[in-house]
Amino acid sequence: MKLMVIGVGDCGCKLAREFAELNKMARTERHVNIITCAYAVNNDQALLGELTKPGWEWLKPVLIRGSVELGDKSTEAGVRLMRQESERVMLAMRLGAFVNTDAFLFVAGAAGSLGSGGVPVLAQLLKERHVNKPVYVFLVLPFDSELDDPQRVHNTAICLKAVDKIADAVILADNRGLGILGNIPSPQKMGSLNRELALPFYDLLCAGEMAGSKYVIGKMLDAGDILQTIVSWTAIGVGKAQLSSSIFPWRRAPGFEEKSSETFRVMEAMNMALMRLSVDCKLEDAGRALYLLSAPAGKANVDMIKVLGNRLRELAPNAEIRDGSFYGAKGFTKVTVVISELIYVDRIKNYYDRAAKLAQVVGREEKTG
Ligand SMILES: Nc1nc2c(ncn2[C@@H]2O[C@H](COP(=O)(O)OP(=O)(O)O)[C@@H](O)[C@H]2O)c(=O)[nH]1
Ligand SMILES: [Mg+2]
Repeated sequence: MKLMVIGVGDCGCKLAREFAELNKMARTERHVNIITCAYAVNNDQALLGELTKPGWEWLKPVLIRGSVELGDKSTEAGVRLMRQESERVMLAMRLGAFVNTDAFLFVAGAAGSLGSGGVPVLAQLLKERHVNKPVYVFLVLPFDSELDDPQRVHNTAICLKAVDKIADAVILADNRGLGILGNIPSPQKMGSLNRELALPFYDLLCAGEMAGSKYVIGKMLDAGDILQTIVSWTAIGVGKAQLSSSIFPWRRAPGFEEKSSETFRVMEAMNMALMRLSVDCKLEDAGRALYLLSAPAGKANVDMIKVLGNRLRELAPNAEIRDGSFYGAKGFTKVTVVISELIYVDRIKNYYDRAAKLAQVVGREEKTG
């Protein structure tokens, strides 16, 4: 599956860069393209300069200039700025790349201003002009340390509401869940955090592009499967497990014990993927789901796929489940899961509640003040 990635605002642009890196990796490791084009849309020229170097073709900078009230960090300010600049952004996108694009993926941090307000504006425009292609949003929820900032809570709630209305699906990523306590991480840590956020998309996008039966184990997972799975609120995760190297290298067919221990490891990889979902959710709230196994050549069998399927059906009994598997890993096995069409996400409800409470407080203060 090929995405056009459009990062908006600082967080969005830095993540768009990670998607561009994924495409570079896909081309060198697997000789496929998974991104038709990646854009970094920002009014911060210095950041765009850092992220995109001349000659580094993978990520294209789109500098926007419109004026915005100094210091206004609200989503509403981002909306106003993007409304002034949206035509410039649309013009900057290479129309030629649209043809090969299966879906659009906007990326932004929900708590900021430009990405938070700008993504809904651009997503709406793309939906109007390219009616037949799905528009997805990959939205990063704030760090715990940002929860006391009323502006950020407000922005997050407004952005969640807006993208829910416009996008075909919103894949949530929670900064909170990424093992960083307390303060906002250092730029270095943020870099590895961003890599971690983009990585679950790697196998998912590659699988269908690696045409040819030599890669397929059971069933191919292609763009159609993904398009039919990703709807509404969505979480994504990936887990990895080392496969035992055979203790008897001369024995071609693995024995029963060896086979079952490898199936066990594949299960472990799926458990890990579920534990590391990009946002906390209950699997029974999912209407759709997907799992994808990637394994080293010759190291997987149809039993493994069945076992994974049975387990996921048990955990997500209300979901329509799709699957796929391919030989795409070396030395280890990876399971990617997508949990979608979630009818309830606690984190979202939390932001709505917090934002409503803060609005009440502000209202009361305004009355008495
Ligand atoms: N994971 C991650 N989150 C970020 C990064 N930069 C900012 N954020 C988060 O995104 C939110 C939005 O900030 P930012 O992107 O700077 O706002 P904008 O430039 O106005 O769109 C922040 O509150 C952080 O929670 C980043 O590089 N990685
Ligand atoms: Mg910014």
